[in-house]
Amino acid sequence: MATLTPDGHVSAHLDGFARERLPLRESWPALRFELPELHYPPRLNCATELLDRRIEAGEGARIVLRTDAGDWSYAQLQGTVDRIAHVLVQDLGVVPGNRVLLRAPNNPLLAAAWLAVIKAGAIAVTTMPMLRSHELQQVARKARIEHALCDARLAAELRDAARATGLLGRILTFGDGQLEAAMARHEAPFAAVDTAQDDVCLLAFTSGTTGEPKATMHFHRDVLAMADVVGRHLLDTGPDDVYAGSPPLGFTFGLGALLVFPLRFGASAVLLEQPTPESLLAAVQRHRVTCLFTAPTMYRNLLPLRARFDLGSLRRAVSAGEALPKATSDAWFEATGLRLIDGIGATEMIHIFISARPEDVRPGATGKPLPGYEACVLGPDDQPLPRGSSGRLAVRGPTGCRYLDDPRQADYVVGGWNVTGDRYRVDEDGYFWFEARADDMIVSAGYNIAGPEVEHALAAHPAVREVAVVGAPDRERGRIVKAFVVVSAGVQAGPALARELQDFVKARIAPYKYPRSVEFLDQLPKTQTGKVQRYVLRQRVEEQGAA
Ligand code: 3UK
Repeated sequence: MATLTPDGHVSAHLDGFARERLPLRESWPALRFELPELHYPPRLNCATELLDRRIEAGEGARIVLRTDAGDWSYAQLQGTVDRIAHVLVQDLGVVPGNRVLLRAPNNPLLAAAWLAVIKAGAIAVTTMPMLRSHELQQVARKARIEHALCDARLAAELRDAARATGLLGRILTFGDGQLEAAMARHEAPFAAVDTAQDDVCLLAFTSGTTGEPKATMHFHRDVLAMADVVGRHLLDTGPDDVYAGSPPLGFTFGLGALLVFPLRFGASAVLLEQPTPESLLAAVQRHRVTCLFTAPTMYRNLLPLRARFDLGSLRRAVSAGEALPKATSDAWFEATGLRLIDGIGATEMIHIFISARPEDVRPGATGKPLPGYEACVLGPDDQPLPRGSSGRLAVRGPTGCRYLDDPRQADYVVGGWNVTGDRYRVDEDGYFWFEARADDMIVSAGYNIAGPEVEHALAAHPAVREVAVVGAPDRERGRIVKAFVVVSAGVQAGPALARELQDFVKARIAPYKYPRSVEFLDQLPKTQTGKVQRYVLRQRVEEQGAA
């Protein structure tokens, strides 16, 4: 008997693990598909739509992936994908609905493996290269994973996770000739598995800061929706675009920007195994990159180096993952003439949902909901507040939160809205202004202070390279604002600079918000996706005790 997907289509999954662990329909967010381009057919395999359609359209000879070691054409990528798919099915015994863990830095074989897993009707679980055995164990247990394709250079931690969990019984490595030899024994083509548009094809783990990791589940149609909203409406991706950036393909920001959007529109992507400020700028120059994708801190770190490179090909630059300080946006504009596109996205939503096209940007604001999405801020009673208010950011659209078997679904989805955990203000013109993560609000002597506001004020000082602000315990005020600062190259840290920074803040924002304590660090603790781990700093100040 046929098993049905949530929308009543026949599921292609023989292994129902993911489908059976979807949240109940009533705990899903409301979904909206107003845009005609989001009306997908019931049978849909997104790997076919992204790759095979391009070759059918006669674009096989065009370049799709660029690396310093050489370029890949669409036809070459398709041949590789089809061989890997045969290896998965015939050698590793993968059946539709199985989860396949992928582990590699951003490179063409990782991209091909991702497409192959999905073409075979299985579920891709791409992990960040920096994950260690402990974190891989959590992923393997949560998603109950038996199969993996892994870059040979990163295999040791994965094998350790396999030993510790008794899972991951079938690991094939690449780069050392294992997968390559298996591929050579198979012939393209591979006939894509006939999946439903709402079969799960992607499990994306959130870069959550604490607690048990959450796995978000996305369908074939969700992968295409991010391209058809962000790739099309925000970025106007076209065949001559060359996309590059730092986010890993295991982070949906990178997956969209560096694989899904380029493929959807016949463009190409530069894949960098080790993105540093130098290697990113060198890639822009060498590959004539048209759009850059990275996090705010990286944009800040690119600025001092930019004069050494020819960035004339850049048409756009997108910042996401963390709030973009106005100071960084302005400095980038002065240096390059390009207005950074800030966009808030979330793993739960798969990609960006509030942003602005360059001509509509208001520096300091994130922007407005993208076509297909609708957003508001909620008050304490969970009701939408009028424009001009601040509250908890809530959004709904064609994509949304579906955690794998997780009670925290009820925290993220409230009254049909996805509630991201961010405090935002929406102005009279409908622009959304980031205030803080809900847990980054500091209550000091009865005042509510948004940590990021203080960070952005400090970030405007030339001596500050990076900064994070948290509330530190204080006998008198309950909490005080404490700034952790990494200084710019050649700057002397010390009490004199601390005082100068405090005065600088007092002159720019309401003086009660100034950091009463300033501590200098060599670097800030960060997640793999480049977000500052304020909770680590909070633990540190708790351990230091009340002043
Ligand atoms: C924060 C931002 C202010 C915000 C992501 C683009 O970051 C992504 O997903 P995550 O699940 O984190 C989501 C949270 O990160 N955030 C992201 N962008 C911004 N805050 N301004 C921004 N521009 O707290 C949000 O709730 O790691 C970003 C595309 C795909 C993604 N997954």
